[in-house]
Amino acid sequence: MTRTRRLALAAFLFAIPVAASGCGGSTSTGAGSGQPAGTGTAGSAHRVIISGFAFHPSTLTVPAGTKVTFVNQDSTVHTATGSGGFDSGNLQHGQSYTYTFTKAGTYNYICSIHQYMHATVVVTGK
Ligand SMILES: [Cu+2]
Repeated sequence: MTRTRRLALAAFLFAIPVAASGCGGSTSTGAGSGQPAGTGTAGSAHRVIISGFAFHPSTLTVPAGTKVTFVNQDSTVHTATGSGGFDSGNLQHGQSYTYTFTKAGTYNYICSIHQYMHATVVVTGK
C-alpha cells in the first residue's frame, strides 16, 4: 500500500522537469550574454540588463504572462518606457523594475532620457 503510493509520488516528481522542458520552448533569442537559456515558461523570471547605454537583449521574446525585470547596471540614470503603463520611471544604478506582459504583441520601448536607446519585448500567445 505505502510502497505503491511512494512510487506514484516518485513518478510525479520525475514528471515535473520533463513537462517543464517540453512545453517551455527555449526561444530565448537573446544574443546578449548572461541570459539563462531554456526558461521560456510563462510566469518565470526574465531579465533585461541596461548597460553601456543599451538594453540587453535588444529583443526579448517571452510568452504572455511573463514578468520581465529591467535592471540598470549603468552608473547613469535610465528608464524603460513603453506604453500602457509600462514605464519604469528613473532607475538609478542597481535599481530594477518589473513589468508583467499579459497580452501578446510587440512592445517597443525606449529610455526616456536617452531616446536613442530602444529595444523590444515580443510577447507570444500562450
Ligand atoms: Cu538612458
